[in-house]
Amino acid sequence: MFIMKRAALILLAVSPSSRLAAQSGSVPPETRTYFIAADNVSWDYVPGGRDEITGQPYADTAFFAKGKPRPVSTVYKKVLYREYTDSTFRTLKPRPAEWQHLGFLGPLIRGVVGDTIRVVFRNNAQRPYSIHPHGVFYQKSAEGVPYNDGTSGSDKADDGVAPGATFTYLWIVPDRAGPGPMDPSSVMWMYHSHVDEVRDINTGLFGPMIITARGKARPDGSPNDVDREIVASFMQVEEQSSWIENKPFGPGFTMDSLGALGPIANPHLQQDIYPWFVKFTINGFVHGSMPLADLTIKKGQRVRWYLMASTNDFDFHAPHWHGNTVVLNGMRTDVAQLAMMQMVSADMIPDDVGTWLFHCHVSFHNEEGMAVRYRVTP
Ligand SMILES: [Cu+2]
Repeated sequence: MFIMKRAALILLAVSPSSRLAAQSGSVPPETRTYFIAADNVSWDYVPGGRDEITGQPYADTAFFAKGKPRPVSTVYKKVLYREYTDSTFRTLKPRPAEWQHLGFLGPLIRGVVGDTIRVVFRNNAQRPYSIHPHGVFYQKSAEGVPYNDGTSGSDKADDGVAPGATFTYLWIVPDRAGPGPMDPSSVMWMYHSHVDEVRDINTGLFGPMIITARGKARPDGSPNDVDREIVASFMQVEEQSSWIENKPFGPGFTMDSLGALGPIANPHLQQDIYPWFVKFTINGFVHGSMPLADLTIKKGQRVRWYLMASTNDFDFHAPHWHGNTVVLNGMRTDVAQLAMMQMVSADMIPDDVGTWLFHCHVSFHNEEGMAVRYRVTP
């Protein structure tokens, strides 16, 4: 007995972090390392080929039904953040089933207040990209943005990582990166490439980071008072602003080709032109194309939804859950509001079993496909 007690004392003496953990009742602070590359990836906005909101084979919007050209493909070339198992960047880290719904978003980065986050970033693409995080603490050497900030030398290496190069970002997670007084036990921040913020994001470099309060985390960093977490990014992806020129209407067709089509009869001109190049997506899915299995939750589960929007003009959204309600900022609702790059958390305890719509309530976003389904099982 004496020996066991002594062993415990020695352990406490040599491990200040575990002593801190014992005092706070939380997991000890740690450095969480992620290996993330910017990869060339072909992304299909309609992977199943079906409009699962109407339950019909996928067809583009009314404009194309009037004898105009139709897209030849729903597959676009993108550059996406993808997670690898180690610094060789040879093996992709499999995405767990509960995170398949992230779609074209980057991998989930987790941290607990008190941690350090270390991201080893490899640029496998054709032009400089970076990782700029929101919320966490970074010095000028790990901000991931080039601008006239009075720095030089090694403080510039993070600004844009050259094709083929690797850079390690170090971010610490102080209290002010964790939940505030009105927040639940965890909050989401976004991260994205910021060499050219608009073009980089429309190219596809955008992802989620979840920070959990100290004392409220499981060893893996997840909040210990929820059963399931879901990230939904409402984005009007402007493919014409991507660094990669896609040709959704076949070779030779560009924005300028629109003029050659002659007058457009529909008075809702914007709505007609938008879907040529702009994708109204949730996590890269349109018209219900996110597999229902990826958004299946159970009645009575404690579900935390993290919502965010993108960077383009008028990237305003109104996510609406059918069938169930949430608590957001301490208030009850079933419609959230997102302005550009806004991030919110909402807690749901589903009580209504069924397959339900989850869509943007900006009406033309909804018409253009900003909708998925989620399922509540008994
Ligand atoms: Cu919207």
